[in-house]
Amino acid sequence: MAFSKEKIARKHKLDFTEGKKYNMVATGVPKLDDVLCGGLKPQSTVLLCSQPGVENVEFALQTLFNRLKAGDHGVYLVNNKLPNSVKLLAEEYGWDLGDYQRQGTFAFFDAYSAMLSLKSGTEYYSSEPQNMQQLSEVMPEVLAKLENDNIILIFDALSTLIDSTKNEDEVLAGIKKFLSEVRKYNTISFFLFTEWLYPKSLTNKIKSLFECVIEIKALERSVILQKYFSVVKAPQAFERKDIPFKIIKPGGVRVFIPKILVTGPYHAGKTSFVHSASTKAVSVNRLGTTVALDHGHVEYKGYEVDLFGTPGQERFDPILELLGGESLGVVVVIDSTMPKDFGRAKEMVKLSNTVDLPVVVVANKANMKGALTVDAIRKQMKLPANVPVIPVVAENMADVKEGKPCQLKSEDVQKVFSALLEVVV
Ligand SMILES: Nc1nc2c(ncn2[C@@H]2O[C@H](COP(=O)(O)OP(=O)(O)O)[C@@H](O)[C@H]2O)c(=O)[nH]1
Ligand SMILES: [Mg+2]
Repeated sequence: MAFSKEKIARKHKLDFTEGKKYNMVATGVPKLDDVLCGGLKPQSTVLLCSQPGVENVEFALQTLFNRLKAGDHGVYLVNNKLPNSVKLLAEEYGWDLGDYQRQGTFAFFDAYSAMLSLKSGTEYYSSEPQNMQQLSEVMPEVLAKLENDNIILIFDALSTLIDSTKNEDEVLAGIKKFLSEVRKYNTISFFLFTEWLYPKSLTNKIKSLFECVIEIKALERSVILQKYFSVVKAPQAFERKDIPFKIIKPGGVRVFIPKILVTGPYHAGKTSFVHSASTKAVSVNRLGTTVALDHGHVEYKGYEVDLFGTPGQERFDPILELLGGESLGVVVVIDSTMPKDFGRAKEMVKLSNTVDLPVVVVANKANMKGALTVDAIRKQMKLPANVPVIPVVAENMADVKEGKPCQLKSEDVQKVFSALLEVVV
């Protein structure tokens, strides 16, 4: 989304030409490349730092697979399970590493078998996997064979290495040496790091060794409610923001927006919008057929969004606040031909207690006789310039039936999503 980048750049006074200057390497993880001004800097080192119980390997695997697809090379060092279990995990996400292994552009580095005194089944392995000095000597031989403009190196896991060594200084010196050696080979290194109960001073020292630090966290009460990732350090200009995500199989990392409220006056087209936008949607009919609570799940360009519709009739106003709770953004659907209902639309946003949330206005029925233009709607509703108003029309007028939700034009619905994701994430 080029438009999005420019907007973020203006907002944060970032220089997005930096991306071109450094020839950034795109990770393909949704939104991550945007906040990083295009991607990772060549030859940089990345610490994927996660809170216990929150996954980090998928971020590295997804990048690895995307880079292999783009012609880069890769090596995956693993010290806490057999390489084959990593391969099977990747397969569950739809990332088949086998072809790249056969082509010789990807290899596993087994730093596990030796710890169990087993013979390694892979070509590359270490006899002393806890010894970073030794790894720093062996790994360059692998990288030399894989020689490429970009090699993605995954070190899984730094936490295991720390846990199996007694001396902190030795660990730090070891990481430093390893990074300086592998840097000579056009590598982008990902170190997976789960922040177990290490002394804060150690964690900070580790973070200082890496040019880029991505934190992966969860918001939890008694159960994990929402996970976030954020770049907290990078060599280039970057945007510091929490990006909600979830991990799905197959697919991998997806930006996940658990609740968008869809509200608006009765008969404006809310149900039509939720159903037209969603890959999966249900309408729960209550009290006969007059009221429907619409629920839809949307998959859009690496994003996953759950939509919750409200009824429009005034008799349901008392529950609007309840329905609006925990929303991250609002879609207000209005009927462009019904300016008398615009006030009602604004009232519903107020009643659902979502006034301060990012909002997009869907100007439905935009091609019908008497429909107001976007500018007229903006003026009548007194909407600030930063609130997007997107005209939307029915896909096929012949299918529009009174009292029945209809299919909306998919290009229009996609425009709504682009605008929504701009303002919400
Ligand atoms: N002509 C036209 N009719 C529409 C459009 N969107 C919705 N409708 C019709 O408007 C009526 C109300 O739509 P619905 O989605 O049920 O509205 P809700 O009450 O807000 O959920 C239905 O008869 C739809 O077929 C549109 O873009 N054009
Ligand atoms: Mg409805």
